[in-house]
Amino acid sequence: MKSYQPGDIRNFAIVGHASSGKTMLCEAMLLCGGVINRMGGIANGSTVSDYHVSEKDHKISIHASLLHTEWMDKKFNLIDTPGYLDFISEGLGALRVGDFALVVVHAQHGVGVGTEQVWNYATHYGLPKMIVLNALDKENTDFEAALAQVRARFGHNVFPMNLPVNPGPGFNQVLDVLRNDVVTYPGDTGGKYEEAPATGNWEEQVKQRHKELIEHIAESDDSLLEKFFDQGGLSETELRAGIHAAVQRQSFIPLFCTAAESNVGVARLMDFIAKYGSSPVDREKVKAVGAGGAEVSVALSDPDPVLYVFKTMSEAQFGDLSFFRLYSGSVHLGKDLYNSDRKAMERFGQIYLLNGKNRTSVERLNAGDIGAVVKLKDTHTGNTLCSPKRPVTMPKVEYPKPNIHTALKLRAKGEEEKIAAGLAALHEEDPTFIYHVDSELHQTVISGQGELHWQVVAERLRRRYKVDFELVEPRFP
Ligand SMILES: Nc1nc2c(ncn2[C@@H]2O[C@H](COP(=O)(O)OP(=O)(O)OP(=O)(O)O)[C@@H](O)[C@H]2O)c(=O)[nH]1
Ligand SMILES: [Mg+2]
Repeated sequence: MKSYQPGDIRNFAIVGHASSGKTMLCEAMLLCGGVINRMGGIANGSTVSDYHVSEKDHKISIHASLLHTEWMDKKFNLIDTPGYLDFISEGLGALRVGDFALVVVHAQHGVGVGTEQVWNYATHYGLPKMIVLNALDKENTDFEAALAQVRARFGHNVFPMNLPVNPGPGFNQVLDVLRNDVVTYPGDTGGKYEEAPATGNWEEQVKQRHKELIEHIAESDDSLLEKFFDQGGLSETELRAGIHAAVQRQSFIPLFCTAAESNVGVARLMDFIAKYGSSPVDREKVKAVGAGGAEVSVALSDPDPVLYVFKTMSEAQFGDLSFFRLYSGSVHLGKDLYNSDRKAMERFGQIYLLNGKNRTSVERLNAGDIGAVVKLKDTHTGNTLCSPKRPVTMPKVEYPKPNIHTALKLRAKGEEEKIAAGLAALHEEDPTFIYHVDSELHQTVISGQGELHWQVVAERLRRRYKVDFELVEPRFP
């Protein structure tokens, strides 16, 4: 893969309520980009993103996955996140390093608690948002009702960039509001599409929506509004130039209709992201804390490297992986960096671009990019690595407090130490659960985000550390 400049990178977190189709949307994007040549599925556990045993077993996402593809000469770094709130920390880490949030809403189920949560977190991080209304191939989907609900929750600046022509089973056509035409996907999951001018009733509808789009974009900027009134409208060039800025300001939140599983609507969504989506350049400077505790800013163009580790994970096949986003400078093999949280030096070994478990080794990464590095000695989720000449610390993610408890009951004596070591290692990867050993009552209590969360922690503990135990109600003194 060629080396990309910050303006040509699109880092985004794919977030949303559980089972809205985020992982399938990623799969469709990877297919469009030519990373895979056949779409995997959730039922048979064959997607690129949900590759962990626990994800295949539960048929849900549990870990954030790093994926990438090229599209229209841009590099897309996608972070697929779990929708279950038990695993919210994964989404938080992804939003922390993304340049925008792609919020997926299931057309039949509408906005859920999980959608609202990730929306609020994205707002907290100041991220622009785009919405995907997915699964429009489901029976009895009502586009207008779904749009009305999304607008009621997230505001009237949500604007549909396309409209479903034939929602329900067999859905494969959308009306493209930007181009005034009908886009037809052949329905073979290949993702390619054909365009034809809208005719009849559809022509009227699309023209009306295109007019509204122009008004919407004009209203988002005073100089555009002036032009709008002077000229009685905006030219196509003015309209297109205004879209990017309006998305950044969030005065305009584009919504796209898709059926991820049949790869309908995805290619045009990718076109939009490539042309108008946020890039690292849109957040040219970010805040950090300098050596003396003073606030400093880290700029994309600073020569000294600064990177934030948003996730660490131990993978059987290649050891400890640290996922990071580079905010300035570049990193290359053999580079020595300073971990300002642990106050220790680290040497960069192999650097990888990931597509789930598939990795490609690269020699260097430039500012704005996202990648993973293996086998750092003492680097954990939330740490900043930087030049020892200019130590800075980036703001960390604040995770929700774990407040649901369970106790471990060992089936055999003498495994306490193995369990403690395992829990310590898993906690480093997932700071949203904690544990403590209660020596008085001879029990180890795990506190997490919910039942599914402990279950997954327990499964990983059993699998990785070969220990045998059951989860029971904790006893209280
Ligand atoms: N009919 C239909 N089914 C879909 C579509 N997208 C996803 N699905 C199905 O919906 C279920 C959930 O899809 P996922 O892609 O796992 O959803 P998710 O949002 O990643 O789920 P979590 O990560 O677990 O929150 C799976 O059974 C998919 O096959 C779609 O566009 N149409
Ligand atoms: Mg998923």
